[in-house]
Amino acid sequence: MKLSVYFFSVLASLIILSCNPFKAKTDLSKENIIPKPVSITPSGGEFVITSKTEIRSDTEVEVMTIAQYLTDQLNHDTGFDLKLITRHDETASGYIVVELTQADSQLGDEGYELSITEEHIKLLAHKPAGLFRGMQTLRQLLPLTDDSTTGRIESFKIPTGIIRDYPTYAWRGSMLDVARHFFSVEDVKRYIDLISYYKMNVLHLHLSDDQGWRIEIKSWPNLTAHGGTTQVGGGKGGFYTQEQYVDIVNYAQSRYIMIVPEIDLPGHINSALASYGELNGGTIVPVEGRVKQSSQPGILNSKTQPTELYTGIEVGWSTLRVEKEITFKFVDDVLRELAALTPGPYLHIGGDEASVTKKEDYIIFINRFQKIIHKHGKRMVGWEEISQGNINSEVIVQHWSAAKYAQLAVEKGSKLIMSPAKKAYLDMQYDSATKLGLHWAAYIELDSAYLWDPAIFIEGVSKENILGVEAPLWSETISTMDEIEYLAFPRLCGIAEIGWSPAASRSWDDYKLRLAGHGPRMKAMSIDFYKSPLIPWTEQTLY
Ligand code: TNX
Repeated sequence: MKLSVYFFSVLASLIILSCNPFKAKTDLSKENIIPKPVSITPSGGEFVITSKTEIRSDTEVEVMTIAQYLTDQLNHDTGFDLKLITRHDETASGYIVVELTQADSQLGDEGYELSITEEHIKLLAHKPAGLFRGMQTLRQLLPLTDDSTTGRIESFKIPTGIIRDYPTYAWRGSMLDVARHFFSVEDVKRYIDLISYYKMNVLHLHLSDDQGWRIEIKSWPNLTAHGGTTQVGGGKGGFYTQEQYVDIVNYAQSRYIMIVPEIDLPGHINSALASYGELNGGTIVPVEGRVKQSSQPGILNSKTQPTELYTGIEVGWSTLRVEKEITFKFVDDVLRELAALTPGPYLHIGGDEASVTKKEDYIIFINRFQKIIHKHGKRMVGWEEISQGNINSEVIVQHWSAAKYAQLAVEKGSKLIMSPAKKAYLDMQYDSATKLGLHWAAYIELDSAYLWDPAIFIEGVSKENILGVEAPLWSETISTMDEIEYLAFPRLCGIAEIGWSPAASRSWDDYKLRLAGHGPRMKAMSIDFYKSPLIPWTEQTLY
């Protein structure tokens, strides 16, 4: 063969290999898994999923439920009609087995091992949550093409090897503000599905704010009957009945996600003051326009009339009154009902931006909230300002802005959730051209959202002081699921990786390529994500 022909044919085959979506995938370590697993040991072969592949699990209900979810997802993604079986047919050509193992306690509560050979895939974990997390990895290994769901593709190849994986932080969450704009049960469920795909395990729901009260409280029915009837911009608002709320909690549980409910106290409380005049006393009327931490106190209204419902986006102008004993009856009733609906150990009391609450009153509030929550058998979580109270080491403090409050919390023995607004706030705009969102903390492009390490973010705060990370999505400027997705994705994927993957193994250069490779998957899931110019998206993703 002439040298030039030889070069041409090598070049041609390289081009074909790199363009062909059906190329043999034989290196497990090259897969675009988000968050990046702790360890991947490739072995160079392929496991082939066909319409004959069996999915096996033992008969334990929780394991079967996860295996069934995997089966449903694979069927959706391949167009096959794979079956879950609990009786093992040794003649099957290939199988996927989902199993708990007693032997490997190193995997902890959420770790898993995925071992892929040419004959089978074994998903093992010590706890069901670990199986669920590992199942998400397996879903991400399934090659997707534009027609993969049609059932016309006969086989899907998965590279062989072993993945051993477990999380760095115990708390990996997102917050959804359903108060500024109300989101339906269906929207919340989709959000749960999406965050669980990236192995998050907490959904914090911001259930009340000046603009709306979103959770039915049977002992104070006007909170929702009146306080839930509007939202930012004056729409009709809405609320969850207790039944609907329990439905969300159960749905989250089926995705191994804990719901952490927040009632924002003692500020951000106008929707309650508008519903019950007896709670009101000296509320500050908001000034028009957005002034963060309102510098103008406005007009003092000392009458005990209900306030007007509020549909603007000013913050820090409303407060409960410490002098009114009814205030604490109200708080006790609300937290008692909420505790009864909450299987998880935490209740979030907000505590942020209480700019018109006197400092000495604020501290009295936090101390009393702590006692009330303890009485109802829960642990208190609050935004960073609560570290000014006499909080005990059981209390969890959520950092969002001021290093000094995080440091104070650590001095008091509390653990931190890291949600620095400059990095983790999903409502911040990507850049000055972004139409949705705000930018008071920063513009946050994907690199900025990814390039930080919670364990070295604040002086004097180290990994042992940190329970985990959470990406809040405030909803002043968004009111639809598409808008949620546009601000959350793909920044949320990066925050999920910060929470899950070891800091030493993370790199932006590697992440941006994995994210590019992951793009078609987000597209296939109909996620309306931001196509950042920093990511080398493929044509398949863009068009
Ligand atoms: C600050 S951060 C708030 C929220 C706003 C958000 C908008 C925090 C604890 N409070 O009330 O919605 O900024 O970005």
